Amino acid sequence: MAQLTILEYPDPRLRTIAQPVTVFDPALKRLVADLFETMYAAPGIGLAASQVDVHRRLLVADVSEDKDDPRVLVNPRILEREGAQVYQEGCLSVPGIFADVERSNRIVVQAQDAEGVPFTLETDGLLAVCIQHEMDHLDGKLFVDYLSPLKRAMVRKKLEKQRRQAAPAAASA
Ligand code: GNR
Ligand code: NI
Repeated sequence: MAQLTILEYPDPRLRTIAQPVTVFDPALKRLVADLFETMYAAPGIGLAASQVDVHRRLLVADVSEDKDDPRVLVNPRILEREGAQVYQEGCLSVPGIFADVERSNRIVVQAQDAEGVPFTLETDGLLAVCIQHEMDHLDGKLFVDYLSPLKRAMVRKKLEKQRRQAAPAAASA
């Protein structure tokens, strides 16, 4: 197992459209294990392969309190959506930034597990938010894209400042 490096906004690689998973081999299982390790270590409630520069359509999530409800969705597709909810979102690729985003309240998702076996998941609340957030990553989309251009400019500025303060030596070298 290994912890993978998470790409950070505005890295252009986060804009890549992920391709379907077609091969369900041991390498895919290893990737799933590494995604979980990276997500739990961060810590986060979800992680899309896109965020670790693997542009394949899979995501992991665990929104449980006790971190004992791991979910893997390969090639996810939303079949139905209903209602709306607003949640204050964050993203491991946009560290330290939080903003309200409106998404569907209840979704029905079709996906495959790590073995390629199809399943359908009906969910709402935080898991529905998380799955929609992760599926956006697979399409090169970030939650800050839903903010106004002014707010997004503020986000970019705040991230630049955070980075300057995190690595002053590197910045002046
Ligand atoms: O850890 C995460 N928390 C979170 C909170 C509210 C809405 C979405 C998320 S997902 C995020 C992890 C992440 O960046 N996944 O792509
Ligand atoms: Ni994210």
